[in-house]
Parts: sequence; structure tokens; C-alpha cells
Amino acid sequence: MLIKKPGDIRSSEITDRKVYLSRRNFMRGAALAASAAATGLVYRRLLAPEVEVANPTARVAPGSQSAPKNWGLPGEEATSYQQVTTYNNFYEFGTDKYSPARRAQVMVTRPWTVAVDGLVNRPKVFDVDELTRLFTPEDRIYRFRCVEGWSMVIPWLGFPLGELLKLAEPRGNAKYVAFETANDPKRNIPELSEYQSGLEWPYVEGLRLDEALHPLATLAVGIYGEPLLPQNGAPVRLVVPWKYGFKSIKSVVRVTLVERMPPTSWNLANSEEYGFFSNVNPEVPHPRWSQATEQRIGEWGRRPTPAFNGYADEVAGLYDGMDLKYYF
Ligand SMILES: Nc1nc2c(c(=O)[nH]1)N[C@H]1C(S)=C(S)[C@@H](COP(=O)(O)O)O[C@H]1N2
Ligand SMILES: [Mo]
Repeated sequence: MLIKKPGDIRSSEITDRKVYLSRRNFMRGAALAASAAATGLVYRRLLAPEVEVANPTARVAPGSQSAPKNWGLPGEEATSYQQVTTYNNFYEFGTDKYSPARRAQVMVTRPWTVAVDGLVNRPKVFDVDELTRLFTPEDRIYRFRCVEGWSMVIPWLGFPLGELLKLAEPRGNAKYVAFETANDPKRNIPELSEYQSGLEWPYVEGLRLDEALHPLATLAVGIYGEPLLPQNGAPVRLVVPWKYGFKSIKSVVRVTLVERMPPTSWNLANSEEYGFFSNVNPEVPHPRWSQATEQRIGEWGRRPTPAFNGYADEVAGLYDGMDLKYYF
């Protein structure tokens, strides 16, 4: 069992970035002085200064489900803030790992809206700051596994995607959720050609509706208690920790409920190599990379990759009866 149950992690363990950075042993460190809701305070100060919430726990988001709070990883050290924010994949800003941290700084991330539309009873365009008032961001410490064979442990701040979807009231014929990244030159997102990037814009991704409603599927707005930096997909990006990293689409502007499996960027680029599901699966090698092991950024050597990136207990049931070698 690799996920902590609610209550096992004190919110005081998730305080600010300086505390994280000074802690060698991330999850097992001595308890800090109790400063309940420290993250919430830091978060509100930085992202939504106009909101004053006396008692965050009293706020119940519409459509909220009983998602466990503060899920984390016992015994796995978080990747440093430095690494998480400088070693990135964000092809809109270049195809090497270090360009996004430099080049994405010009991206205009406010004002920013996220449209929720398609097969829903209540379509709506949300301002991103409205989203974080409706759905209080929580600490979510997840493994993150790129199909290229590297991995991190990232302390996200976010809220369950499912809460937003339920608020929109999906219709009975909605079976999938399609996501789209901003593609607006006014936001200073460069027009890297398909030849340069291998991808067509906008970057698009998708989930089956039941995957999207799973409480592990997160819309992240922060890392290490601070707002997302542009290179990590500011101001809001998807995080699906049991799937390869490319499913976790950045800088989302549209979430559309649809009936048929939507196109996804890497599958469009190469359907032999990148399937729609792309669950982390050490038994299905990529045509060019074994998926049995991974390089945890900041560690020496390689470690074995667990099925579903270690979240099998939580999500394997979504795929009962499916041959995951065929539906890769
Ligand atoms: N819009 C967009 N989203 C994206 C990508 C991208 O190029 N463009 N790269 C994906 C890939 S391959 C990975 S591994 C993760 C990297 O997220 P990180 O840089 O925050 O670690 O973002 C994913 N989301
Ligand atoms: Mo990736």
C-alpha cells in the first residue's frame, strides 16, 4: 500500500517551500510545529489575495466527493523544487528539457479562463481564480513517470478534476473528456512548427469519463505550496499520476465532455508508440524504451517501475476485463 490514508499526513508537514527544501528526508522528517492549514494560507496569499476564508474546512465545494485528503508517499523523497521547475517537457516552448524553464516565462497566464463544455447540462467558462475559490486546493504528493524513463515525486497543490466535472453535470451520453492547452499567440506561446516539435497545436489529451472522475485525477494549480510556474503548466494543468506524463496536459483552457474517444497529441504523432490509455505499465515496453525501470531524477541508477506507477490498488479496477497489452 503506497498511498497514505487521510489523516496520516499532517498539513503541518506540507508547509512552505523553504521547509521542503531544507528537509533531507521529505516524508519521514520530524513533525513540524502544528500550523494547520499553512498551505492554504500560503496559497491564498499568493494566488487569491482577495479571498478571506476564516475556516477553510467549512467550505464544501459543490459536487464534491469524499476524496481522501493529503494523499502522499511514505518513504519516498520529493524531487527538489529546483529539479521539478527546471527539467521539463513543454514542447510548445522547445523540445529539450531546459528550454521551457527559460522560454515559458513570457507566457501570459492572467487573466485565464477554463471552458467546461460539450455534453454537460451546465457548460461554463470559469476564471481560474474562481476555480480555486470553488475548489480548495489540497496537497497531493504523487509519483510522476515520463514515458522517456525518468520519474519524480512532486508535491502538487490541486483539486480533484471530478469535482469540476460533477459541477458541470455530465449528460448520460458523455463517455470521454477532452482537454486542450492554450494556443494563443497573444499569450506568447510560440508557433513552433510541427516539423520542429513533432506535434500539432493545440496540444490535446483525453481521458475516459470514469478515469477523469477518479479522485486521484487532479487539476493542479501549485507545486511546493506555490503557484505553478509557467514551465510546469501554469496556471492550471492536469495530473494523472498512474499514466505516463504526457497525459498530464499543461496550461488547460478547455475541458469538453464527448461521446467518442478524443484525439490525443502523442497518439496523433505516433499511434504505434503512444496509445490513448498510456497507463504506466512495466510489462508493455515502448518500441524504443523498456518501461520496466526508471531513473528517479536526483538518484543514482534505476529503480523498478511499478504497475500503474504504484497506484494499482486505487485504479486497476477501472480496467477490469481489458487486455492492457492491447489497450496500451
Ligand atoms: N501542453 C503540453 N502539455 C504537456 C507537455 C507538452 O509538451 N505540452 N508535455 C507532457 C510531458 S511528455 C510530460 S513528461 C509532462 C512534464 O511535466 P513537468 O514538466 O511539469 O514535469 O508534461 C506533459 N504535458
Ligand atoms: Mo513525458
